Amino acid sequence: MSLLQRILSSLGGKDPRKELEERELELLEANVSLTTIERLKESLEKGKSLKEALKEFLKEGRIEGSPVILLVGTNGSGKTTVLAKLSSWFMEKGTPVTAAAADTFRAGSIEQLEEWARKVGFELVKYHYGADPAAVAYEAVKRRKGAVIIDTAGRQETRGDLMRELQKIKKVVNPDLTLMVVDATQGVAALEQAKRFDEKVGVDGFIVTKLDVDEKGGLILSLAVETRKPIYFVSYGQTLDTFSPFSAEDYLNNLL
Ligand SMILES: Nc1nc2c(ncn2[C@@H]2O[C@H](COP(=O)(O)OP(=O)(O)O)[C@@H](O)[C@H]2O)c(=O)[nH]1
Ligand SMILES: [Mg+2]
Repeated sequence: MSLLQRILSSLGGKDPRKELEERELELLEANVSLTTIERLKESLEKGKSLKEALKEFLKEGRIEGSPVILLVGTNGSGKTTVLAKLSSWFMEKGTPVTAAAADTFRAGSIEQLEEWARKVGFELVKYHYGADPAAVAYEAVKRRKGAVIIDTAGRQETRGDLMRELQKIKKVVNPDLTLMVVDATQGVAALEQAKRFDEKVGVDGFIVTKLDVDEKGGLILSLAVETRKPIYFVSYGQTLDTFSPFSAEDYLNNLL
């Protein structure tokens, strides 16, 4: 049970607005940001139930057809693992996937994708370490047979040069979707990172990972409220099957 679940399940329900206010510190601890708490209180003031108030913020991102998807995010957030899981998801629906090993920076990243490509069966376009990531991504789009998923090196949102590199990839391949992979255990730091990535590169939505090891539970809600962007998928483990399209209903049923 996450901290947020514990807090919400112990609310008496008589005056939820007041209760939220009284338990603000605990909510912050559960990765529910201050802005998020304020917005929830406003909704409750308008007479909405807590479930309705939560639900109006949670948007489900849905993928149609065979898009070109650019995965971005900080180091270790789970981008490469998500690429494998998302490929498997597409392929189960009969859509072939061409992946681009555009993380040409981190040692071992290309081998990690080669291993996933063998397991999952997607086509992998790779160059060599130090190659221009935009060139790898471009090649994958050129050779595509279905969907394209582009892995990128992790980067801090404060590194201007690395953010410009993402802008370049985006300009060269013009992806249908830029999805940021966010580690739920990073808490409020992830929220700030998400805002910066969106400002600098433009993000269409999120894939939230490591929910299996997240003890707090509130990051999805805070991301949804503060960015107003949809959550596309959730990841909750290291195997291919621990990955699903985000369901607001499931998230809420789990919480309340
Ligand atoms: N527990 C857990 N671990 C994950 C999840 N997603 C990724 N990981 C692990 O997090 C680490 C970093 O993942 P990776 O995909 O290499 O991150 P990247 O640097 O963003 O490409 C690896 O050890 C993954 O197995 C998840 O949903 N749950
Ligand atoms: Mg990676």
